[in-house]
Amino acid sequence: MMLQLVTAGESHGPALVAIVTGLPAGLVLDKGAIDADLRRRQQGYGRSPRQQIEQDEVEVLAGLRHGRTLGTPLALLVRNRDHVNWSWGMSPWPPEGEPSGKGTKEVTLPRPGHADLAGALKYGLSDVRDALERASARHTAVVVAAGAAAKALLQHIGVEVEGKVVTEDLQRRVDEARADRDTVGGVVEVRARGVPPGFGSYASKDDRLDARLAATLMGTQAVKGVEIGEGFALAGKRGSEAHDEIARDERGLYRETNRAGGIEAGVSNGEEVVVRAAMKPLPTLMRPLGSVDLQTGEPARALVERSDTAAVEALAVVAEACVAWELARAAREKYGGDALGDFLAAHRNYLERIDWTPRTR
Ligand code: EPS
Repeated sequence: MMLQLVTAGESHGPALVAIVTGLPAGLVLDKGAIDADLRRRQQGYGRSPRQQIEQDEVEVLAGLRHGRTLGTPLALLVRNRDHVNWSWGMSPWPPEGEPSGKGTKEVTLPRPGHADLAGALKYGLSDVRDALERASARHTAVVVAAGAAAKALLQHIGVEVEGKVVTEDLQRRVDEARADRDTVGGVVEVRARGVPPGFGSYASKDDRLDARLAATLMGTQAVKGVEIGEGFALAGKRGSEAHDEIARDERGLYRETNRAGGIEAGVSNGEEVVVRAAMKPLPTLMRPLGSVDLQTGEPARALVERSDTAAVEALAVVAEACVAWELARAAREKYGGDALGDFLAAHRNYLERIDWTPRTR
């Protein structure tokens, strides 16, 4: 039973939607917990005034009855409150009446670093808005909602996932950048405790847990680098300093160190899973970079729109959701089960066979 996620939605369209398939029947979802993660994603230093307009809240359209999953596709929806200001400009159907509100003028000044130019060329668009709306990081709201469902499943097998910012002095960098009408990026880290050995597989590239974590994080807006464990630093070390020696005590096998970030050969090894993602500075600048007007072909300055100065703290929450999602997916592949109880029984049997209990460092 594969866990799958399909999303849709534009930044200023009516709503974002997610369809989640593959959750077992009988999993209790808590609206309060999902909404709490949605709120965490909206907070953080350096966000734009857009976050005062949005107050994200999940709605469930299918797959849940009285708070329990039915084992059928789960349909989640997060509305864009800002859509009222874009109801003509982002109308899914040909708009009626005179143009009004935002998004009524064609965007022809692509921003370096955003999807604008690549999207316009790829899809043959004259209005760059047709590219930037879906490419927007607004999309991550619904990823966080799906991640919250994944975390609810992982809780049952004792896996806890937590994301945080590791960039030091973020507030000062944001303040300085904002004063200069510029933007900044940063680094986030996600740690997952309690992941048993054996999630993911070396059988094929696509099965590797580290490959999946890298792909999901790299697939998140503005992420330009991912590392697992000591990642890039390992390249400068000798083998004798780079690997995690295997030891045994009365509680079983363990490692003294965790340079591998809990994954060897694409398979979890029972240590904490540690992943980092590097976020580039956001591309919408109040002092715009050079561009070309796609309508006239003349040099011009790129589009200036309301923007965040930084969204690193939001990325920490999104990355947490992405890692939780991939771990839940790996768990579903390993344990199967149509009902939550079947899934949990398979987990218990497996832990008994490998004689493994999680330990905190
Ligand atoms: C984004 C641009 C901004 C951000 C947005 C991502 O949107 P707007 O142009 O409406 O101010 O606020 O992020 C969100 C709306 C969100 O909820 O995270 C972009 O271009 O990626």
